[in-house]
Amino acid sequence: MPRLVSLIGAPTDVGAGARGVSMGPEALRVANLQPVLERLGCQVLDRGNLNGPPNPWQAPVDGYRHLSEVVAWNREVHTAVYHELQAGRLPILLGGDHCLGIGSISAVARHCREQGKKLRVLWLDAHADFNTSLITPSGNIHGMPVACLCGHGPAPLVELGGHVPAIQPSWVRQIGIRSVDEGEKRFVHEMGLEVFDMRYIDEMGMRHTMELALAMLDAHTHLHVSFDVDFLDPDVAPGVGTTVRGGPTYREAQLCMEMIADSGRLGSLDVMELNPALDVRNQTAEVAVELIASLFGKSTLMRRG
Ligand code: NNH
Ligand code: MN
Ligand code: MN
Ligand code: MN
Repeated sequence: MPRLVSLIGAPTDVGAGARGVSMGPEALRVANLQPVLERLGCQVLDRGNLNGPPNPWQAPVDGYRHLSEVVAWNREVHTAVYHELQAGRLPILLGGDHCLGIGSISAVARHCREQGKKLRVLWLDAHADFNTSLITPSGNIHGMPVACLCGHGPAPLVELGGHVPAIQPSWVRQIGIRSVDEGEKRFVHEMGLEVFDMRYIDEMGMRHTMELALAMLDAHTHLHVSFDVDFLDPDVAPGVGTTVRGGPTYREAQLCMEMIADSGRLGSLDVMELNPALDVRNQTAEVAVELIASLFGKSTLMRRG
């Protein structure tokens, strides 16, 4: 049976500190995401773009920039992602900034709760995205989604999926992390998040990292991948708002995606923070599409197993 996949565009940058990730969904389409997935045997529906409020481009208020707009966009995302999952389809959220991970993952968590499934979240990112209004250096909510999902954040975001907290820290594995703010560091430690930072990947290699990150999945596990494109080294992915040197190389990222594909448990995906305004000839979108192809089972020779 072909894999049923739905593309959902969320063209907004309300949660970010730089403008431009609102153009991410179109850049991924231009980079042929749909035909690439179809060649891999997926049946793909492009649901088009969600609608939400424009970016008012204002300063943070009480530690949050654009909170009401972020809530409105996340409600749209939650509804759309939940709908695809209930229809038995695999949603791919095309961001948009990473604050939308709240809507997406709260929908996945709700679906899993109802289906009696275990949820595992792989957070591929240069950043931990575990800030709160009290510790954020920026007020940008794209630096807060993991904390919100774990129950730490403003009520309308924390309660978005109807169950608080939406997820447990122990369900999350963060990979590629290399930029964590001071207060955020303490909070990550306090909450016991499992973080495979770049130091770990340097020392142990991507293969060992992914073996651990993917350990103990079973037939009842739904694997959600939240792929912040700034996970990648800026040499291969310059088109993101918040580049951080020293990320995974193209080959390391390919191995990461191939090993996730081999797990056979991928159930939903976010592709976030792609910023065409900072890109050169859409190369970052093209790299992202190549990596998504590996995530959906493209391999150089025949698939193993
Ligand atoms: N940690 C910083 C902040 O909270 C940057 C977050 N930016 C991201 N996260 N792109 O993935 O403002
Ligand atoms: Mn399902
Ligand atoms: Mn992020
Ligand atoms: Mn990031």
